[in-house]
Amino acid sequence: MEIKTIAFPLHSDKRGALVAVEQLKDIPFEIKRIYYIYAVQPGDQRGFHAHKTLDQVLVCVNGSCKVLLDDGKEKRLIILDKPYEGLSVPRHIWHEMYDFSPDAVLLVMASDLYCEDDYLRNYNQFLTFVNGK
Ligand code: T46
Repeated sequence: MEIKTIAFPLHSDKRGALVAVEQLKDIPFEIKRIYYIYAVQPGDQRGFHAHKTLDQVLVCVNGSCKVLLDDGKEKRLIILDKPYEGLSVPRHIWHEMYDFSPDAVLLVMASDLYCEDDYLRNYNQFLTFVNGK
């Protein structure tokens, strides 16, 4: 499985750092929704699903977390700990997020609005879905 990370333009000077992200340039889709996850308690895990049509880019803008990606054949573990690096999580990839540092803020840019019907929340259902593609 190919892992795609995206290096966002970083503008650093003596005042600090600024990261700019533009849709269809740095992000390979039009951004219809942004959400962020924080205050994850030690040991808590999130995700454990795939999406049928949603594409997303994850960036840990503060702190760190681990993301496990699974295409049904292969699993890859990625550590997100750079506010200027995005991780592409396209549709049909099972993902699990864990080991959040106490200060972690995980920002997600998504290609569509929230829709519960787009989730594959059962792993066997996910395998059937990707193997039947
Ligand atoms: C994903 C990973 C990376 C909404 O009402 N609107 C939203 O836009 C989202 C994302 C969630 N919700 C509600 C649905 C649940 O009642 O927020 C609650 C928590 O969502 P969930 O348990 O799906 O959160 P995670 O962290 O397991 O997964 C989230 C996204 O839902 C998911 O699309 O890919 O982050």
